[in-house]
Amino acid sequence: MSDRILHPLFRDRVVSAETAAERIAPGMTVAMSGFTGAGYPKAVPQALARRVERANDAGERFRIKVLTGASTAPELDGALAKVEGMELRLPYQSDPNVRERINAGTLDYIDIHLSHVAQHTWFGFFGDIDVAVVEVAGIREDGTLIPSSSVGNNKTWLEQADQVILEVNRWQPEALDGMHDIYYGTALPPNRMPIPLVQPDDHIGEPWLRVDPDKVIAVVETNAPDRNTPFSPPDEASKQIAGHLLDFLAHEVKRGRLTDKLLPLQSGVGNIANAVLAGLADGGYSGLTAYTEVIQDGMLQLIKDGVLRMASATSFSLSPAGIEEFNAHIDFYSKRILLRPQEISNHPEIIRRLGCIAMNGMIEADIYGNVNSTHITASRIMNGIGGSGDFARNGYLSVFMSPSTAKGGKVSAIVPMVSHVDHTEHDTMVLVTDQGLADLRGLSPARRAEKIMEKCAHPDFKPLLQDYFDRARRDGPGRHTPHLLGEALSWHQRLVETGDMRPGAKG
Ligand code: 0RQ
Repeated sequence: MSDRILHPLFRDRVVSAETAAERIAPGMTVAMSGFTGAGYPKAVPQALARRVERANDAGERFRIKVLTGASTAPELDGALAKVEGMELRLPYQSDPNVRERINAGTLDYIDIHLSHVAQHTWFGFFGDIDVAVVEVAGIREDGTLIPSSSVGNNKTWLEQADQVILEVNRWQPEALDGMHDIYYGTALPPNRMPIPLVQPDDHIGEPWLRVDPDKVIAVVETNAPDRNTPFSPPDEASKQIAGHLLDFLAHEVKRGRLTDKLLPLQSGVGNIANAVLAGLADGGYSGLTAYTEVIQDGMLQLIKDGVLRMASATSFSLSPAGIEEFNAHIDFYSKRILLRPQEISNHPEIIRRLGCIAMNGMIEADIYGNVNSTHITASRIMNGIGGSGDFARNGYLSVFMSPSTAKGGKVSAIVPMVSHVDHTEHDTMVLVTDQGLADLRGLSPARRAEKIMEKCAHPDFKPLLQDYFDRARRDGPGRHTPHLLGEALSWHQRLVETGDMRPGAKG
């Protein structure tokens, strides 16, 4: 029996993943742990997928609704999607099998701000939560739970679910104990009070999750790694984007709008975000903070180098090399990293109070600064809005970044009108591509268009955009945000028809 389960009552409930999965019935709403490939249950979802497969073979329909913190991994999203085991999924996902089914129309997907998930659950917007399946690093003598490599919505799942299945994962380092700050002070309107967090390193809660032992119907022991996707080294475009952004931050410091400690950084995930973080290391900064969602390799390096004095997030998302580094120096990192529930890491009140610098990826922006983070040609979802909206709308600065072209130069990331809007022109302060950086603060729509075309558009598309804008200003129905409606969307229609946005291209 595992020394990770110290409470006798929980020891008595240890069963196999198969037995635990038997407790989940078709049609149930199942809330699972997991955020950006960390801290998700590894055994029960796979056992459940095998059950679904058996049901499929017998000609029975077995589908559940799945709520998580954010994206998970092949063992959860992948396994359940492959057997068509989900009828509804929310929020952020990034699994190719899930994406395929959402876009085929066989899996309903609700894409919502990550900060909204917990409160919408409390408000009852998603109905009852039948079962929570939550990975933890251990169960203490008093029955409280040591959270694992992500916190996500686990506090809410454990409180709101009728029944709880715990996975105790021995692979998660014991030294995670103490790195979490679980805030139990949230209330529902009209009884809400200010959240007492005024610095990124404030502890406002407790290190452990609470659970009512009577609700725990099964405990499953596992010893399995998180997703740990390897990072590719930053490519040329990412380095250029990072360079423009770092020049901009230096300029802001020179102008006195930021100090050399900047403000708490929020960084999205992926290649560009990693390149920006790597660039910060060479920028001469020290003693910065991060108030963000995800700790990725680049942040570990910044903490190691003293560029970051601490980072607050809700999850890790490390590569195998990052995990090795973290485990080798866990005592060092554990004093400098705090993981919180995502309703706190992404809380608009706190992001506004701290004045976060929000830096996120995008799929495309239009010449007026509306940003699409989620859809290809209006209809096909890529991942989801994640926390980008929580931070963009409420941060001190909101930056969106992308290479200026996609698909080998066939597609422009700057278009006359985005095919889907996630962040409006009112939420976008800075746009960056490999071509340059457009500072949109204090500019009217027409001035923004000039700046975005000049600084961000790829030379292959710049004359086309300029021509569109000039004609829209001349012939369009209004001069405030000039558009030629049919033509604006024809850019996306060309992409649908030929796989190429350039006029006259044959794909
Ligand atoms: O597709 O792999 O099939 O070629 O979109 O694009 O360039 O690899 O960029 O991995 O940084 O993702 C916005 C999706 C960017 C991400 C997005 C195609 C491109 C490729 C991916 P292929 P890249 P990235 C913190 C904050 C929303 C959530 C968020 C994201 C694929 O940043 O999900 O910010 N953001 N969360 O080819 C057609 C275009 C395209 C295009 C890119 N204009 N047209 N295809 N692609 N631009 C994290 C969390 O919230 C958890």
